Amino acid sequence: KYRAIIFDLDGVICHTDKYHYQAWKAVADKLGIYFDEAINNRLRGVSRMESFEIILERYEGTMSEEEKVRYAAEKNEIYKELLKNMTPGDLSPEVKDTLDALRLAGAKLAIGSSSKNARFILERLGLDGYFDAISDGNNITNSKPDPEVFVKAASFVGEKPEDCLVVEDAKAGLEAAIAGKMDCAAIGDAVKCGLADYNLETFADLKKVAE
Ligand code: B16
Ligand code: MG
Repeated sequence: KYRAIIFDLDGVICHTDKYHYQAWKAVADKLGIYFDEAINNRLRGVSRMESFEIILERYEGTMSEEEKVRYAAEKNEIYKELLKNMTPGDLSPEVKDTLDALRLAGAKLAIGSSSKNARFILERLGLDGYFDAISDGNNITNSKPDPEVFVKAASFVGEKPEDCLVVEDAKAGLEAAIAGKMDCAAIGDAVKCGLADYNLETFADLKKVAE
C-alpha cells in the first residue's frame, strides 16, 4: 500500500530519552535550573537548540546566544559519551523483525529524524547501511513540525509524499507528516494527541497497516 515508510528514530526505532535526559540534567544542574522527566518529555522530536530554549524557560539569569551554543555543545558531548553504551542488543527483535517484514513486502525504508546523531545511533544499533535513505538534523534548516525532514526523506528514496507513511512518537512529528501531505502512524505518547491516521499499540502493528 505504501511505497516507502519513513521512521522517526528516537522513540520509534530506539529509546534514547534516558540519555538525552541525563545529559540535559547535567547541564541544567550546572546552571541551577530545575529539570525533570516531564520537561524532558517536551523535548521529544524538538531540535537541540529548541530543546535548550525550553529548558531555559526556568532559568533566572540571561544568556547570550554564544553561551547557549556552548552549553548545547556540552550537552551533546555528554550525550554522545552515553550513546556509546548502546549496542545492537538495544535494538528490539520486534523492531528488527517488523522492519525486515516490511522490506520483504516491497516497501522502501527511510529515517526521518531531527537528530544530528542519527547515523551514529544507527551504527551503535548495528543498523548502518540498513535503511534506503537517512534524512536527519544535518540536512534540514527547519525542524519538526516543519515537514522538511520527511519531504527530504521521500525525495531521497524517490517517492511522492502521498505514497509514504511516517511513523512518529511525537506530536510535532505527526504535524510535520500532515504538513508534508503524508499519512502517519503514531506510537507511544503521540497516540494521545489523536492526529494520526493509525494508532499503533506495538511496533509490530505496522505490518497490518502497511500491507
Ligand atoms: P540531537 P527524533 C530528536 O530525534 C529527539 O527526539 C529530540 O529529543 C532531540 O532533541 C533531537 O532529536 C535532536 O537531537 O541533539 O542528537 O541533534 O525523535 O527526531 O529522531
Ligand atoms: Mg521521536
